Order: sequence, then structure tokens, then C-alpha cells
Amino acid sequence: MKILQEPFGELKGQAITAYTMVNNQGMEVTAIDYGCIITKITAPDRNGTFENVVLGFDTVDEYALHSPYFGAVVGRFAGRIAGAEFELEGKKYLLAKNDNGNHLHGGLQGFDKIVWAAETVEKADAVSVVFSYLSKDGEEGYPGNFDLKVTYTLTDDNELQVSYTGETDQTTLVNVTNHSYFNLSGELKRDILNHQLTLKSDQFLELDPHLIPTGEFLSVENTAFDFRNGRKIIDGVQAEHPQNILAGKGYDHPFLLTENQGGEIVLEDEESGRVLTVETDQLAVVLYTGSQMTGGYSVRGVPVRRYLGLCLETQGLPDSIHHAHFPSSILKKGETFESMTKYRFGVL
Ligand code: FUC
Repeated sequence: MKILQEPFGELKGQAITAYTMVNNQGMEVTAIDYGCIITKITAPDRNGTFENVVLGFDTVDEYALHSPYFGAVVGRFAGRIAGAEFELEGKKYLLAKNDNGNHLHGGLQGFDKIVWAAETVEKADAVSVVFSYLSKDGEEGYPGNFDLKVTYTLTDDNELQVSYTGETDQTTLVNVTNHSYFNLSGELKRDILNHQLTLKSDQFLELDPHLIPTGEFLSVENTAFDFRNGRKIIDGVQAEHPQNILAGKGYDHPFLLTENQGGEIVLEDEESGRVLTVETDQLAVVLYTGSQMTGGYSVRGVPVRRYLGLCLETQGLPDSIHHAHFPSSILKKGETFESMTKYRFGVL
């Protein structure tokens, strides 16, 4: 197994580097130090043909210009915070209103838009790239110096492990995830409408028209949100459920996971035979079916359109700070934030 390093252009005079982890099966994962963005993942289809299964660009300029968080680590707080403000230990904090008067994915210059320090680790059965960043007290309005490490590890079982470890010197909010858009057809040959998803989840969060949680947990029973026995993404696009319609015909919802690290998220593409199994220690996964991707640019020659990829954002609950009954996303001084998600690529 090995890691290749290559220049990936410059952004505002800063050199960007691409790290490609390669395992003995021939699988490759490329990540850049700008936004910890995963630009490419090659995975075998049922005939053993390796093709790229995520949306990404080959130049950093395209990321800076167009990217709806393709492959990036989002934070300090992934998802939305209503009104772009919150109170913590009696103090009010104001954040960027970058989404309909609300705060989204860490603000104007979130973790997806900064250059991280990188280190590589090579072992016999796994290779890793460790990205680190110190988000200063007050950056994007958040309190506390928050030190975060993101480790991408590729194993010889075609598994990509993403782990996060963070510490703060003041009470703050933390919710981080990876925002990869998957498309298992290979090289974006088809959209994701016929991808089959299985989720161990009985409940999802109700959203208001600006995609802010109302505070209600809805049952998946008898809706297109019931993925417990597997269903195609197209079901939610065609569904009359007001929550599917409000998400731009599809899904943009946090699902509460009933199990962790037990095959809780499985995405399949019948035609290529590819299967992605996602396992996490996080309590929820946001399923976003790319309904806001209206286009005007291309991804490696493929015009961007809705449903070209889907995100499986493992994380805590959005806007948790405004809902006392949601599990907290508060991190205090002396505590360590830890999170791990594994993406295993196999075949049917
Ligand atoms: C997802 C969604 C959002 C948004 C963004 C690009 O996480 O929850 O609605 O459009 O990504």
C-alpha cells in the first residue's frame, strides 16, 4: 500500500497538495489539503472494474468557484443553526447568515474552505492522511480555539475510515461530517435515482420550509422515508409527502439511527453491482439527494444536475442548540470530541 503526493494547483498563492492512498486491491482515494476534500474514490464493480464513485473536480479553482461542499469536511457545525445565532453559558454568539437568514455548514469560510496541515502514515495493512487545523476563538463567530484532526485511512479491505478528534479551550459547538456525494454507477454514468438505500432508522426530523428542524421526530412508517427494508431514491422524488416536496422533491433530512457500527447504512447500485456500507458512531445521518444542484457547471465533463449524487452525512442533529430534547452538540474544555465513520466498498 502506498500514498502518492502531487501538486493540485494554488489558491490565493497557497500551494494545494493531493494525496492519493492506494491499496493492494487497486482501490484509490484522493484527498486534498484544501477543505480535506475527497476528490476521487475508485471502487470495483461486479466485474472488478475500478471507477470513480464520488463527485469531484480536478482543479482547486473549480472547488473555490462551484462546489456545493463536494467531498469536503464541513464544520465547525455541519447543518443549519436557526437565525444564525445561539446562546451558550449566558453569552450570545452571532454567526454568518449564509442560508436564508440561517447559518449553514460552518459559515462563509467553514472547514471546507481552508487549507489544512497534512501528514502521512504508512503501515503494512493501512495508509492514512492526517489533516489538522486550529480554528481560532471567534472564527466564523464560534467561541473557543478548536483544534481538529481528521484522519482518512484506506485499508486493504476496500474500506475508507474517517475519524475526527478535537479539543477546545472554551465551551463551543461541534458537529462535523464529510460531505461526499456518492454515485455508484461509476464515472457518473447514471444519476442516483435507481440507487437502493437501506437505513436502520425508525424516525427522521421534520423540517420547516427553510430546512430547519421543527423539533418533531416523525415516524418513517408508511412513508417514502421508510428505508428499513431498502427502497429506491426515486420513491422520495415521486412521493406526495410534504417533507419530500419541501426537500425539493427528494430528501434533505436527518435520520436517527437505531444501530451503530452494524451495517446501518447500505447503498446499492444494481446495474454496476457496487455496494457501499457505511458504519458510524454518530447518532444520525443526513440523506441529501442533491435536489439543489441546479447546474451551470460540469463535473469532469458531466453537466451538473439534480440527483447526480447523494450525501450520507453522519453527524449529530442540526440546530440542536435550540432544541433542549435533542442530544447536545456542546463540547467543553477538557473533553475530547471523537467521531468515526467507515465506508466499505463491496459488490452485490
Ligand atoms: C446538505 C444539505 C443542504 C445543502 C447542502 C449543500 O448538507 O442539508 O440543504 O444544500 O448540503
